[in-house]
Amino acid sequence: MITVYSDKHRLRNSKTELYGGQLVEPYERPSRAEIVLERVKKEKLGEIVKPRDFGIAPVHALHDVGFVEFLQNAWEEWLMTGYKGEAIATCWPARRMSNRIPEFIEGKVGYYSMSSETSISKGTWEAAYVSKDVALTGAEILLKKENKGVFSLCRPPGHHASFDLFGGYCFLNNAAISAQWFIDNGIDKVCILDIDFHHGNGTQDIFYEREDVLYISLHGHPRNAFPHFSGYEDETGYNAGEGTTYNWPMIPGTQFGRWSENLKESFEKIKKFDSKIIVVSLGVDTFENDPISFFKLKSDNFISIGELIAELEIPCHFVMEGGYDIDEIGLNVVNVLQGFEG
Ligand code: OKP
Ligand code: ZN
Repeated sequence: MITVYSDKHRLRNSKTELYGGQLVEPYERPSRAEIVLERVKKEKLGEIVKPRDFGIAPVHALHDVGFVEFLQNAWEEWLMTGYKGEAIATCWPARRMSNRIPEFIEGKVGYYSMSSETSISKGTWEAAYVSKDVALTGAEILLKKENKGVFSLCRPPGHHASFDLFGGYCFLNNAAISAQWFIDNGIDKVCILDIDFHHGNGTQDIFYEREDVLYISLHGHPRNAFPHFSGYEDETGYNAGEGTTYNWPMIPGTQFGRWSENLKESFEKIKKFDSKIIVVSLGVDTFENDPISFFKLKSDNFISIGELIAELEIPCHFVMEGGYDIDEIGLNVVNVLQGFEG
């Protein structure tokens, strides 16, 4: 399987994450991608190719122009305030407040974010820009070379990023951007299968009213898990998109038995939808040792996940999302891909 990778992901190297009331070293750190790449090489998964620049149009296809401009300029504007730390949101347009866009950067950071753990730092925009090119290059390879699977080693991840929101370590929604690219290049329907531990609120939101994109997610129940306000079972789509969103929230301690039952149930929806391509939002934070999640999947289970997805016999674009147990992230990710390849 071809892997798309760029070392420009290292430009996303924030020093601070607000976690449990402390500023800690971010869980979403450069070594994550390095270790996955090492494993891809060690296991000889296949060729490693660099992304090409697809420009800004595929971003504007799904994200708000003002939001994109904000991401581009946020770090410079934050520096100009004289603040000493990284840009962290502290105030939001909450219930019954005004939705006007503020001028001051501190207000804009709140306006354009869904959560405050994700600091904006120098190089964040540049890394997010290349991450979407990694996803788009992977999409292009899958379509043009008629491969059965391609792996886009995206970093930073994307599935929490919405039309005009960043947060949850995400800035641009790589999986969503690649799904839209497939549609703009002759694939009439696309399914996004999100197996990251966290609900992909951004992906769900972007396609919530669309009938051409099926969004399926298995994740920690929002009663207990980030992003806390999205991912309930009764979120099923709206208007034309009614019935093209399916959520399987699961309780703390969930093991592979229950998880895989739900995966197989989701396959019924995927088969019925009958799309020619699946975009897999591939997070391995469902792993038992993940430091910020609460499922109990074991490393071998990730091989089974790949094998099960392969049974669908639909070409898959694997897009890297989360996974924070640095020691085993390479093993777990490559297990899925090798399981898929058989
Ligand atoms: C990004 B991705 C846990 C706090 C969680 C944010 C997690 C973002 C996950 N107590 N904070 O979906 O892997
Ligand atoms: Zn996650």
